[in-house]
Amino acid sequence: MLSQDYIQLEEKFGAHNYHPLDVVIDRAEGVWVYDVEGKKYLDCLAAYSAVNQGHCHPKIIKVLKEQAEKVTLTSRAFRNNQLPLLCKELCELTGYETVLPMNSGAEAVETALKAARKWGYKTKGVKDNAAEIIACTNNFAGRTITVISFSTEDQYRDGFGPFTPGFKIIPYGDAKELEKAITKNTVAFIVEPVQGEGGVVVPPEGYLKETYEICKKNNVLFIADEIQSGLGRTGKLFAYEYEGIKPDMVIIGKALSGGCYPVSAVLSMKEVLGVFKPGDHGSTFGGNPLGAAVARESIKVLVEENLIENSFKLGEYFRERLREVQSPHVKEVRGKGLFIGVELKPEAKGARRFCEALMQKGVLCKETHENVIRFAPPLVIKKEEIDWAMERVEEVLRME
Ligand code: IF1
Repeated sequence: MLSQDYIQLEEKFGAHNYHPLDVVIDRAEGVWVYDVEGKKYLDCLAAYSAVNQGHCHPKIIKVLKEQAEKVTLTSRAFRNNQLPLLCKELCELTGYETVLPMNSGAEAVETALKAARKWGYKTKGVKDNAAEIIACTNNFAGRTITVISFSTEDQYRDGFGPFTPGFKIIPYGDAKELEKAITKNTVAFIVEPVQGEGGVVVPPEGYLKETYEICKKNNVLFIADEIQSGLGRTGKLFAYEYEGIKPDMVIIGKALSGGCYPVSAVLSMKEVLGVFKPGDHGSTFGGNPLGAAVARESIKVLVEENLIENSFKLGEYFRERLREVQSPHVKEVRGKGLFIGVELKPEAKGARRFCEALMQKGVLCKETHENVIRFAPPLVIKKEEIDWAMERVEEVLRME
């Protein structure tokens, strides 16, 4: 079967909730993916930062296979011998004390929101059902009804109401707005340290520190959604490290499994996740031994292969190269580490056509927010591979 045949099948039998680039991937290795005709592409999206360790990392795949042959799922009705080690290793790596494993990012976000509400009622003393959580404009945290209840993107909400109450929205990047929005019922502030879907938006320097301090002063939990920005993507283990803060809860997912299996988690000190008692919350697959084993190896690879440092260094290099391009279309090149956005001018007529042209040349990227091209390759990328991509990116950014 050829690419076109697969595309037709998907169009006919699949729901049309996506508009993917028409590349039908058959296999992948490291930063490279191959379509069904055997054409090779450099992956500059890395499955939205889920394959930070590179596609089909041999060590992660080895663990996946070995664990799959031993035991895959026990449910949390019983214990398994992988989850405890994952929890311990995550705590040692991050300095947190408690881990709550889930599967998708959205589930982990929901988990953090539930923990924050419960903490509000049981610890802070907020009146029943009065808890408020503050989120920012332009956020992205998943697709569940509660999560889209605080989205500011019309398309993500249209037709899906009624929504979960209890959220307040403030503009991203302005700490004073947080101070103004907090009431005695505020239990948490949830924020992406760098907004991904929002267009790789880096907030003004000092924003995270200031908002963190405002939270501390008002006994409000600071929740960092590091699902996309975390695990090395921005050149630090967590993007919040750039401002020397320690969020009350950190939400991780995506690269936690190196893209091999859905694994997410919430991290906190004992006090916050400690509000959950047996039966309060859970998931059939959350904490399963297959996912836990894969996650353990994925973090190990991230650290042992110095992928975080590589992201920092090559991110700088990639941005420098992008800034040198003489293009009539580029408005701004921004980002941290290998989390890079190239914002195009309004006259450029959208980023999609540039992504399509790049695909033709063998570089896979995805537009976000109409006019931003996102470059977020696997963190195993080498300088020569960025050079390979840049030859093509230059041509495309210079086109009419
Ligand atoms: C899609 C976007 C990226 C996330 C942050 C939570 C989640 C995500 C900061 C939820 C998920 C994904 C979802 C995926 C595409 C992708 C995406 F363009 F949609 F926004 F990465 F930029 N917090 N982001 O970025 O995690 O439940 O999906 O595991 O929905 O199409 P999830």
